[in-house]
Amino acid sequence: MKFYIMTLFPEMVMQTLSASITGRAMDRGDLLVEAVNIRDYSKDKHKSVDDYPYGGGAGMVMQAQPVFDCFESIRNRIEGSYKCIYLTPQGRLFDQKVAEELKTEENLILLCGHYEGIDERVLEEIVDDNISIGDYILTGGELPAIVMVDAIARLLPGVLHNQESAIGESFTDNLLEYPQYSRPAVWHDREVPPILLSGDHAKVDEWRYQQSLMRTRERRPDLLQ
Ligand code: 9D3
Repeated sequence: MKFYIMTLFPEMVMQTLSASITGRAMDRGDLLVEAVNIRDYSKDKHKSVDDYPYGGGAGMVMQAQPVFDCFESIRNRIEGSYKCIYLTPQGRLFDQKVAEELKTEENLILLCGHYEGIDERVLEEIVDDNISIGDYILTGGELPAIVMVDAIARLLPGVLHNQESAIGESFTDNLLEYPQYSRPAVWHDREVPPILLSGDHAKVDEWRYQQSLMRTRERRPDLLQ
């Protein structure tokens, strides 16, 4: 899968994704990410990409022309199929199900807005789906795009190492994870739960499942319906 990120802040996107697991996957070629600067498609001598909103109101609106030309330059380079997604507070909510759905795409073009938004006419021409990452206000679509790439990338073949990918996501679906402990066995007078040191794997599994249930009831009762 290849991600194209249309943005006014390409360095922010590339620098963030170049760290950690996604960065290593990019180095190996298991994850392809290209951030494309919308400003490079401005035809203005001052390289401006925004203007005042028709009808008045606060702030500025990103103009249709640079966004469309940026999209066209990407589309012309794509061989197979693609989906263009606009990151917007007015989108459907991103969750694990949506990540699973999108991991099957050959190419994803993620459009990041800034200012008060983007001229609706170009959105009507190029956008296939609208996505929000949650009901809180950010300053732009870059962090949401990074979140989406990270969540989808770890579902792709080769991105995670076997150990990381095999675990979780089984019958404990829809439960929060149980607490983890490592050495030393006593820290600040706190002991590791003795069952975990017993070597009885059936008992350990049962204890972890009970911890997951308790934790979910306490912190995320909505997950239990
Ligand atoms: C006039 C009202 N606006 C500011 C309070 C609307 C507005 C415009 C642009 C609000 C946020 C943004 C920038 N946010 C995104 O582009 C965005 C976003 C988000 O803010 N929260 C969750 N998901 C997303 S996806 C894109």
